Amino acid sequence: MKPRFLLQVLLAAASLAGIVPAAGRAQAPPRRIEITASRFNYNPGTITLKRGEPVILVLKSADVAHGLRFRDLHVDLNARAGSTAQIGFTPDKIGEFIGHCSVFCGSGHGSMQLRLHVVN
Ligand SMILES: [Cu+2]
Repeated sequence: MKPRFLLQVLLAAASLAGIVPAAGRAQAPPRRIEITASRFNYNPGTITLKRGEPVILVLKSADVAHGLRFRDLHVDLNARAGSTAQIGFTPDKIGEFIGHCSVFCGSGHGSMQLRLHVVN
């Protein structure tokens, strides 16, 4: 066997074994999900994520301070008035979850909800 061929075989075997990452298989950065909060809703009002897919949830406040909390998923974000907050998050449960505003923002605060679907 020619040494060059042997090297190629070894590299291919290492790649298959996951020792050397195959070209083009570099991990993409997590998807950014931007959510704008304003009195008294979230836009979008519904988001769908895949279980096991890492994302970055970005919460933007268009007016006063708002929060976004999914108790079951241990997600809790707070954005100050006119600013942005973000959190890295990988959903690990399938289902429908309702996020609530966690910062009192006025008369409609209690009805601020974001619907999150986690699918396979
Ligand atoms: Cu609120």
